[in-house]
Amino acid sequence: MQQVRACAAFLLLCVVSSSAVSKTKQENTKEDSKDAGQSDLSLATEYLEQFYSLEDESAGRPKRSSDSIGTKVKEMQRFFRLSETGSLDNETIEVMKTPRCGIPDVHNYSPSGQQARWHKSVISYSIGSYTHDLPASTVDHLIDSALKVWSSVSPLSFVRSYSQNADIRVQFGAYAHGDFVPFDGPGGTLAHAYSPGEGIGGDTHFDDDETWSAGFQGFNLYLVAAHEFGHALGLSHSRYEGSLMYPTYRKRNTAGNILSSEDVAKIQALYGPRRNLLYYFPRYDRRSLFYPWMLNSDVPQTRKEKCDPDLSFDAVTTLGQDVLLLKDRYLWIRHGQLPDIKEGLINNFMPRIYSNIDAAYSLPRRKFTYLFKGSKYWTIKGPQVKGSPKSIYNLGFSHQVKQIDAAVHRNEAGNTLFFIKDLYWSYNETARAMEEFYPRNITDDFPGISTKIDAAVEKNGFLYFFSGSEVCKYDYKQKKVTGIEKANTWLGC
Ligand code: TQI
Ligand code: CA
Ligand code: ZN
Repeated sequence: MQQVRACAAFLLLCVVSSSAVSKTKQENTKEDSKDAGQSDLSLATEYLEQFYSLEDESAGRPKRSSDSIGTKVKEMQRFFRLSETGSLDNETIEVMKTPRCGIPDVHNYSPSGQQARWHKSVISYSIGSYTHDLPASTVDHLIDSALKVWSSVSPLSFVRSYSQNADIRVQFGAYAHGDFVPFDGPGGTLAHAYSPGEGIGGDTHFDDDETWSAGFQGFNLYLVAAHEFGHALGLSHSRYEGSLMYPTYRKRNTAGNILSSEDVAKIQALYGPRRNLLYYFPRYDRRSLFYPWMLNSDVPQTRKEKCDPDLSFDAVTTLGQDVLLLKDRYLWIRHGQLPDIKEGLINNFMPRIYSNIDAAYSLPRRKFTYLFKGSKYWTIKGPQVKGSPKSIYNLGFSHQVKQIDAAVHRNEAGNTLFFIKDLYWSYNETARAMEEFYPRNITDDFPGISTKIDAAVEKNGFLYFFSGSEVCKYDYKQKKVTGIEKANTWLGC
């Protein structure tokens, strides 16, 4: 009875961590061999370490004072609405002995790093059984999408496995389904997930007595799975209503971003931000050796040689010390003057963006990069794509403009030039408005520059116009071309 109350009242339902299951057994044997006082203290210490981030002495900190235990005991007593005596009285020990959820009650930002997390970035998952509510391919897709929610904001990636020992084993089951925590029929518990760890750690089970859907009927599998995977990655519940990890189910729009900034901050506190995978990529031709799961993906096995003298670019932009060059589905990043150039598929760095970008520019002060394709543009900060694409007509372009050939931000002047066929427009980034009297003729204002501009970029005070395999270096003040080079020299060729 006590047991049920402890879990149900505060946590809706009990998620048992792998360590909590094995611990109950351990505790019993301890109880038999040692005197009660000693065993209560070690039980309490272990309990507070696990659930209240009581720091472990072994971490080389000053010896823990009885005072800090007292504080943690009080914190725990407050949570369970016991009288806040700060001492290990019978009532408190009773609650501690009650088998319970492996997720800490208060918060998990423990500086001693005792919160469970995966100590690797590639995590395998398997789907061991399905629900009859949805076609198997839909379940596959929803599970994959729910994992992508987390991999798009962290350095984690998820690889489907068909073996028995995947890290995250997804299953549907009803009532007793092979662990110590049976489901409860329709309603009540929807699903549970084990915190990261060996064996059952990470495993995620869905109650097949619920009605699962890909829409608004019953429970949306994508939403519930994304929430559960949060737990399987080590996240606890959130106190913010807008968070995916908030412990109540809300029918919400699943089309866009379902994470709150707090969800993102929490996963990044555990695993760090999404890295620029590029920097970690071996050369593309050896990729399949290192990343065998990429064999089935749509990585082209051959790519135009980067030192091809005919190489041209779709878009080029500088961001800080980096130069980003885009062509078809490829992205190259050159860091400063370093000869080492990183390369990869655009999509590896920028989720949801695949190929044939028309133009790009960056605002160094805000560290934003904008990518244009047709009449849409994306905002990118670091390796993250912000929100959904926006319409270029919001920037003030007339509806005759269907796509942009090139864009360049002029750092000192603070305006951005957009080149479209033989005209160019000037956008004031401070006023966030198109400047008056534009568009103007490119040939009038940029003598010597052809009107077939592929890409434009500003570097060291010069403008560079890419056109086919050639690049014109242009001095804006003198209004003249001061040099011509091959486009591939930008890749160090
Ligand atoms: N299942 C609970 C959940 O995952 C299991 C649980 C209860 C839990 N208390 C916990 C897990 C404390 C970790 C820590 O939250 S549930 C929702 C939501 C459930 C609930 O079946 O109640 C979702 C599963 F958030 F909508 F309420 C998924 Cl999305
Ligand atoms: Ca249920
Ligand atoms: Zn939850």
